[in-house]
Amino acid sequence: MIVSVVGLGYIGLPTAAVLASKGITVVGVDVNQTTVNIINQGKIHIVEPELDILVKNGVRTGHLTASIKIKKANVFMIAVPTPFKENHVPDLSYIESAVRSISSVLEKGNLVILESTSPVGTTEKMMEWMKEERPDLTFPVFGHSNSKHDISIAHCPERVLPGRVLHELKNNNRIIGGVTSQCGEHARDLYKKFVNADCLITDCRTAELSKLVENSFRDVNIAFANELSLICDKLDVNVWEMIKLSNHHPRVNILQPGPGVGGHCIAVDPWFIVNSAPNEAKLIHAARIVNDSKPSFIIKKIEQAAKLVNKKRSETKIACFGLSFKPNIDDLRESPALNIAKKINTMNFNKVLIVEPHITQLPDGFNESTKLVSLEKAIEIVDIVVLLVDHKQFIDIDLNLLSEKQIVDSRGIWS
Ligand code: SAJ
Repeated sequence: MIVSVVGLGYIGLPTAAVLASKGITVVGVDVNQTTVNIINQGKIHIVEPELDILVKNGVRTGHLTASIKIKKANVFMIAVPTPFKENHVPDLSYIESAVRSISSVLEKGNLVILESTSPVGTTEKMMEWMKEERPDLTFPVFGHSNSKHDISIAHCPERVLPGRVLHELKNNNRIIGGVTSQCGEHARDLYKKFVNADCLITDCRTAELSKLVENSFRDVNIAFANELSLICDKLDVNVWEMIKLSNHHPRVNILQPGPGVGGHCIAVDPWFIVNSAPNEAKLIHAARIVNDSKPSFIIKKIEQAAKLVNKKRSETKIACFGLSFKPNIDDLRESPALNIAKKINTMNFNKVLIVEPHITQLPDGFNESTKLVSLEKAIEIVDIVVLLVDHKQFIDIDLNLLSEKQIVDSRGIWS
């Protein structure tokens, strides 16, 4: 059996490597030639614990290869990005282009799986694109379990947490949404080869929505915590202490406030629901707005801290601790910390220093005078410390070293 994984990013590459580790022949396909070259050398282009070893082994044993060209296979797994366009409208162009290119090599008996997080209806849309390209093949009919078809189609949304991807790929329960139940069973046969957990079959629309709902659930809960942080600020209550105490109730489990919600999933997926049911998804929409407003609240706190420093703004030095979207990773995508740091960069401080132990170079968008420095160096010279990410290194700091400084602690690790 040959499995073709289309899109070798944060989900596609680990999935390809895990399949290869089970002795399956995997051809990874990506539009980026550099990515393909790196993988074919047995190396990786993203940071994820233990992935390097798995990819190296897969390439060494010949089970894993990468290519920019789609080749014939038994199974095609699509793991390409689904961002949104202006006005939060989902952008399905990466899926469409992957599907149209797969269509040229499709053969009777093939299984096509969409792993990318997608708005409800995308799996059926994908089938329509394949039908347009391949009128010679037959396709399943949604809701008709016994319809005869040449190609099986399913949506199996990825649900892994960055930083724990390899563990969760193998151990999380999977939702398998077939266009028909036969398609679901066909897809389950594949997942059973590497998943040591339940593979739950449903229809593709339910699978699409369940993935969006999982991330919206988290977004709404984080928004609740973030809203509490605004209320507590107004009422002069320590939000972290209050949440800790409330969580002693046996049925209360409040999440943690922060500088906003980042990453490529939780800040994006709820919009797919809002976009398809705008009048109904009121709470989900409100949560997005609360979470997106949190960076400007932190900026307001920085303005207040700057007023408490006994120097002019043009003489004040400030450090941002952390740029990534969550602790102990290097991923800067949709990071509120990064956006806040860039805003600070325009606030006419004498010097802006960035401490981010997980990167070696600042991303674009900073002034030349803004420097990436060590924790020790920043602590030595700055007047204000803005804690944006709760990296382990920052939790372990000796707080006496910060006693003379103004602190804006957006994660509550020192509060
Ligand atoms: N955050 C808070 N407070 C909290 C928890 C998180 O502010 O109490 C923030 C984080 O700092 C971060 C953001 O939320 O900026 C998202 O982080 P996360 O750890 O909640 O989630 P992701 O984006 O890394 O991964 C999520 C996961 N979804 C759920 O937990 C429901 C993962 O299982 C999904 O596979 C992934 O999205 C995805 O790819 O969709």
